[in-house]
Amino acid sequence: MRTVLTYGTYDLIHYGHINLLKRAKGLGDFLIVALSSDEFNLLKHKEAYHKFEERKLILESIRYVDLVIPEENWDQKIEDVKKFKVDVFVMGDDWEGKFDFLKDFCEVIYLPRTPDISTSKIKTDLKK
Ligand code: C2G
Repeated sequence: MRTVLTYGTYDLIHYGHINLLKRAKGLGDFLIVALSSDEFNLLKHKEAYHKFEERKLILESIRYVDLVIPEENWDQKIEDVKKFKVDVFVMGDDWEGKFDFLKDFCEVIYLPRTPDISTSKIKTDLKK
């Protein structure tokens, strides 16, 4: 079984997120999403509209997602890769190169972001 792992806030889920999750699942058999906690979002200078439990409920309902775990800090990735015997670590290419240290433990793949959509764009557009 090939296990895939990815991280994110996944607030106000949109088709860019779904495209990422769909492609990530296509790289293996079991997709784990490490979902940023509300506290970690503060460290990322992000304020999610939905709280962690709500974002987790939504993610768990997506057919491509097999397990949701909490992301609580920047430093848990190696431990997560080992703990869940991850074969492939995947992120959108806005993170290109940032997690190459994981190449010692698993495959690292950066997938092209979906253009013209983001949670912040949604928030901005709704204010118009
Ligand atoms: N994404 C994408 N296309 C978009 C928007 C997002 O492919 N139009 C991808 C991002 O590249 C990321 C995932 O969807 O891989 C989740 O995006 P965010 O929730 O914005 O995640 P982020 O805040 O970048 O968290 O430790 C890593 C961080 O937790 C990543």
